[in-house]
Amino acid sequence: LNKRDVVESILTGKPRSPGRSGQAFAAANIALCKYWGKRDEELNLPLTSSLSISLRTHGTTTDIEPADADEYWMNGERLAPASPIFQRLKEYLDLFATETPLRVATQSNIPIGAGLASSASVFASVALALDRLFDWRLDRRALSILARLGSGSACRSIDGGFVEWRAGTDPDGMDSYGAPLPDRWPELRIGLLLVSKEAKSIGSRPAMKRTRETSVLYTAWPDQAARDLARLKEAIAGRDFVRLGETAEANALAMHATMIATWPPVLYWRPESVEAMRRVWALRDEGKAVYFTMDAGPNLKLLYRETDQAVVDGAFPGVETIAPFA
Ligand code: 2P0
Repeated sequence: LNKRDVVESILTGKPRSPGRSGQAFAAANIALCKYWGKRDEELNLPLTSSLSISLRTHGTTTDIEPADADEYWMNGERLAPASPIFQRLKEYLDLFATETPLRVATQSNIPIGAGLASSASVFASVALALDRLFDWRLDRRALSILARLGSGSACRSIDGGFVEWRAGTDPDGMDSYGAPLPDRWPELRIGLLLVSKEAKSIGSRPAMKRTRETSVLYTAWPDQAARDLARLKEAIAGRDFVRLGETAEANALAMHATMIATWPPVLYWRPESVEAMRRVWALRDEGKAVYFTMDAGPNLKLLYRETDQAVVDGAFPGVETIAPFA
């Protein structure tokens, strides 16, 4: 099955002419157990399941309306048709085979360069806005699958809170989608720590492909991901913060280890990243339960509880705090 077939099967019997406009917001998400490596590059099907937490207030709002010609805007700037983002959005929107050209405007409130996979909230909000524009009234699972076709991690941004992306086994990916966990954990905090604004050297899409193809350490990844996912779910169910933090930090470091063992190597860390990691470890030596996770970039996301806000603010001036369950 290709992307177009998946979309057609989901939209069977659904309205195909647009209303006047569709608008939706989707929050970005941070993986505690990472998605790194695909079993199908066309459909963005992962080799392993992953688990994320929503950034609730930080994400992307998308407005879509019929227009005379395709026109895409991002954060108030009109995209040039030759630009890679324009092409990627067009390829995605063309999957829906609408006769009508569309004006699509996305507005993200994620700090620029924070290394937050903004593609997740962009494609999730586009899928949600299309659903409203065409009045498809799809269920969360179908919306998650549609978002995944734009960017894998976008399937975890249809819902808020903790979301588990089940890898699934179907070749067509109809069992590979983000499913929310019922748990709420109001004390939990995420700190966005910008250590470097330098553009990353390689995008996550080619980086995960190269890792899968050349990293000898990647052979150990599926087992680690399965073990960490189970531990995280136990930690969430039992509100065991130390177990959550330890597992998330170890999972992120193991993912980065697979990249470092890739050839040519993939290293997203800057000297400032390592310095910040050491500061987190120093806090732990003082008995503070502060942990970090990192994605395909140099910045850290701190994980801690509300009671340690002053500790985090003291050690990391300028950290931006998010309460995922406020
Ligand atoms: C994650 N990342 O689980 C992992 C951890 C980056 C590091 O998902 O090719 O933009 O669109 O499926 O989702 C970033 O990869 O990749 C990502 P595609 P995506 O959050």
